[in-house]
Amino acid sequence: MYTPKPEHKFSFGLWTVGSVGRDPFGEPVRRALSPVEIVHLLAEVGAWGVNFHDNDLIPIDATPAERDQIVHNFKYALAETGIVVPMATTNLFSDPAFRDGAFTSNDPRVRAYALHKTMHAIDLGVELGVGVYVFWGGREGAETDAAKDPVTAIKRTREAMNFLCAYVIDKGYNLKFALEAKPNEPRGDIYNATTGNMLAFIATLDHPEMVGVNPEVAHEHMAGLNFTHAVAQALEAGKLFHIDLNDQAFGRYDQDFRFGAHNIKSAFFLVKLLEDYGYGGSRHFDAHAYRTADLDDVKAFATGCIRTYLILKDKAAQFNADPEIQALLAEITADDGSLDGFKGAYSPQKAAALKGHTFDRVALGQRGQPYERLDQLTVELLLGVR
Ligand code: GCO
Ligand code: MN
Ligand code: MN
Repeated sequence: MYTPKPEHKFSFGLWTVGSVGRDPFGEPVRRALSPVEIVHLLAEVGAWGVNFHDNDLIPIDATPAERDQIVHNFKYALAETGIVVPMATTNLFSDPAFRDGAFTSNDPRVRAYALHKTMHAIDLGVELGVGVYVFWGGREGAETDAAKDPVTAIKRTREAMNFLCAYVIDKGYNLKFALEAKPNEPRGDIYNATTGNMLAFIATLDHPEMVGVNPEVAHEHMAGLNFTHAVAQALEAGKLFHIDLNDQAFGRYDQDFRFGAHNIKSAFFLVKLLEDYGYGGSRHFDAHAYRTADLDDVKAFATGCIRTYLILKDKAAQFNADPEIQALLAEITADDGSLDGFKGAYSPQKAAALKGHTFDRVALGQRGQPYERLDQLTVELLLGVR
């Protein structure tokens, strides 16, 4: 019943199921799997796609001959399994060269190197068939505002994005960009800290139509925000090009938990939103198995992400078909049509009529709403007793 199918578009990054469990306090606990092994693992758990940073696939110091051999082997594994590559991205955060950021680095040589590296990584992604290219500026921030002018940082980011959009157009690639916000970690503060910031920034670019967002559950939760609302804003603006699903307790370190591991209810409203509005992109799990996991448990982790999504999708369909819930929603949004004349676009006549209308303010304030009943029904549905 909860079997993943290609049309669900479930994808994982090489860095997710491939995580060796290193953390700031501890060394790797699992063997590094090769990209080919990861593709087979993903096929085994029923995923549709695999995504990567350039250096998840090709080590940063690989020779051209090594690169070609790795790409050849990877393509063979993709052909064998039917796994596709919907998204790629650049690692602009691991190498010491990026210790002060990439596009926002204070060193012009680093900024130029970041563009150079990203163009090569875009070429690699396109060679493997990606349609979305993600930008996560993990190091694009600061610990002290004494060191970097935040206005300059925004201008540098814009210059880089404009350059790279023009590169994609020049090459004739069929590629969209998705910007991923995060408030902090690894930097003390990261610029364009939330999905809302990114949406405002995109509107200032030379080619805003090419650029959307890649919101991540954990990142908005780290900022104490409602993720479903962030995604809704992106969806409504036609800017939800990709999504990173995982989970995260508010106020904690960057946890990257299995999707639905922590906040079942917010995960439910998220899945309901994506399904109700027919989101057509990847459902990408950007999460890691617990550090305690062995390889079998890593597979359980990946299967768990997928199953939880599909269970919540089923729950959303139940919610939409539940007569009691739907009757409450109809009651809540009831409209007798008596004020239809005031709806829609502005006209001077409408404004004058609305200003002249007499409202029974006290009556408006006396109306209660059965949101307790509705929410309890939702909780019972999620708890499996409806
Ligand atoms: C993080 C980010 C990354 C990005 C990845 C792809 O918190 O580390 O979520 O996992 O999503 O670099 O851009
Ligand atoms: Mn993250
Ligand atoms: Mn992410």
